[in-house]
Amino acid sequence: MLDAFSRSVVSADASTSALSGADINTLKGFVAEGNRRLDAVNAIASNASCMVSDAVAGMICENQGLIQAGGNCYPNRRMAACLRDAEIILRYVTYALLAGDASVLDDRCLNGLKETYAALGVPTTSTVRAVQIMKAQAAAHIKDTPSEAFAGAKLRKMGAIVTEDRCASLVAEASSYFDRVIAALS
Ligand code: PEB
Ligand code: PEB
Repeated sequence: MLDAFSRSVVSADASTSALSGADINTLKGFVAEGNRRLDAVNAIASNASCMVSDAVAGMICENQGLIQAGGNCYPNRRMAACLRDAEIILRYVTYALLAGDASVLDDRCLNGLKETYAALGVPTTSTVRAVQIMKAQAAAHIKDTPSEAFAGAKLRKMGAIVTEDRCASLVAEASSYFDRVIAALS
């Protein structure tokens, strides 16, 4: 498992070169912007149970066969496994976002997941849909702009210090980790 720092070292080592000025500058930026990264991770982690249940509910709303006999969220045991899996995936995305590197997500969550799902008959398109909803939710929570239209009484704003760009680079980075999940399952 790597993070932004160990990744720079491994990359430099692979080309038997010293860390470059550009590498150091990138890491300087990582440190300088560390607090907003922690806020982004916290925005996701502290809303995780709401996000997961909403994403799985949304997936099921759009495909109610999932909770009928023969569907992969039927009976309750499978529904529970599905909620658990969505939470596991979201948790590994938060680890990657904290580390600034996808390796923990790749190695400990996505490695072999597609094969596992194929063996269990877990439908990929539905899983991907739940992940897409979590991607939209995570963007809204990092920007601290979750809407009442989607959350109703459960709306939760973090009251974060709003930067001019609303942490666009962290939204993009988090989105890339969700895209990685989608790519690994597709
Ligand atoms: C991966 N998921 C399931 C299993 C495993 C995983 C290993 C089999 C063992 C078990 O049931 O616990 N476990 C999971 C994971 C890690 C891990 C990501 C990473 C570290 O250790 N069914 C649906 C939805 C989807 C779903 C589309 C989004 O219809 C999930 C949720 N996963 C689902 C279901 C099962 C399962 C197991 C329903 C149970 C399948 C079955 O037993 O028939
Ligand atoms: C499921 N939720 C969101 C989306 C969908 C659902 C389809 C849009 C995803 C996208 O853009 O691709 N929709 C929902 C559902 C049905 C449906 C269950 C069933 C009929 O049609 N916001 C908070 C809470 C947390 C939350 C803490 C409620 O403040 C969730 C749990 N859901 C949330 C967020 C978004 C969302 C989308 C933040 C992002 C969009 C937004 O807030 O504007």
